[in-house]
Amino acid sequence: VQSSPTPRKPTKHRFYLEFSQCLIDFVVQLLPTPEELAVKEDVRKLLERLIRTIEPDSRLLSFGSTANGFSLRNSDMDLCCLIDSEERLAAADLVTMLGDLLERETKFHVKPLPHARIPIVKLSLDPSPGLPFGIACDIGFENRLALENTRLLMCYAMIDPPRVRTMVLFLKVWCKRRKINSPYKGTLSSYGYVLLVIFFLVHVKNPPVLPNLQQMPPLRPISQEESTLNGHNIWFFDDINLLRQRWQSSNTETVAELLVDFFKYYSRDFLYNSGVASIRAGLLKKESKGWYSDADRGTSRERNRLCIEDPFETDFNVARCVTRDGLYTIRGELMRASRILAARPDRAVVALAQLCE
Ligand code: 3AT
Ligand code: MG
Repeated sequence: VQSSPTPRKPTKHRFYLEFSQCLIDFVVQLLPTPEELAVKEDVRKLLERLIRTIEPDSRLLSFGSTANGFSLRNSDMDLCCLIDSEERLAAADLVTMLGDLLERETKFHVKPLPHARIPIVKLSLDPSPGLPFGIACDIGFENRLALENTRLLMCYAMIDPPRVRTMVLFLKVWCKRRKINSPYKGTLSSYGYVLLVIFFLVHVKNPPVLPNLQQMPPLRPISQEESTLNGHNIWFFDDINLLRQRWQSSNTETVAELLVDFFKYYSRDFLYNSGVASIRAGLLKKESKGWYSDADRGTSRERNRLCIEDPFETDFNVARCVTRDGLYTIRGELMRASRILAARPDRAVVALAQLCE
């Protein structure tokens, strides 16, 4: 009797090469089309024109994924309105007035939230033939720190796009498909996942894949005034062309190897109970920030199950929405992904499909 050959596990090397190519092919087809980007830019301009009828000295700028190189097809649009005059309306009043105006003048569904912690206007557009998924957009006001953290992430993306962008985009798809990307339901925002990837590439990988842009020596003396925004130090090395000439990572791992290690690190090694992931300063201790999660610390404990320091607003835990159950689910998913990849199925596409099931 002839037994059928059992499929052999591919060698690590072959698996990583194939899986890297699969990852790259997979994310490329999920990038926004030029048409989608053009429509979004038109929408931004239209909204800016309308806002200027209320605040003539205002500008409407993109931040978040539309502006940092990590956007996928149908990502939402994050817009920030900056007003360049001394006398301006209060954000809540602006939100109400803009809400009324957009309701009158456009086809958007409009939801003004003037009394939210950060007042915003939420807009959406129904799907149409040119825009099969419609548009979702939030307009906030004077959120200059968000513009800066967008620029920081964009710089990190530009240092090594084949590895950094592929990894981040894949993880964004993965966390959406696995339903662990809802801060409102106790899991983590996209922004939080992107920070976890950068932290991993700067501080966990040895040799590092990325330099620490916030700790590099500046090219010229920087005054305190230049580097401070709302009391936060927002300086980072942003001359990426120069950096590319002067800094070269000696880490040669493929994107597949990095991803496998990412899942391994966050499912097994990251110190969830005591650690804070800080891309500015490396792994910190919760105690050193006063971010306790012990049962006896009262109300703050649900906020600090998972701790990710914002790169500029360093007293702010980006993962404060993650609940105990949310973290349990996230860690379960990281372990699942790690298991799938450790099994190295014969065909890399199978692994990828399984991961994002
Ligand atoms: P999507 O493509 O929309 O999924 P994104 O990169 O646009 O991902 P988010 O929509 O989560 O990311 O966030 C957009 C920006 O809003 C990123 C950051 O500038 C700001 N932001 C989001 N969440 C937080 C947070 N928890 N703390 C501080 N800033 C945040
Ligand atoms: Mg967004």
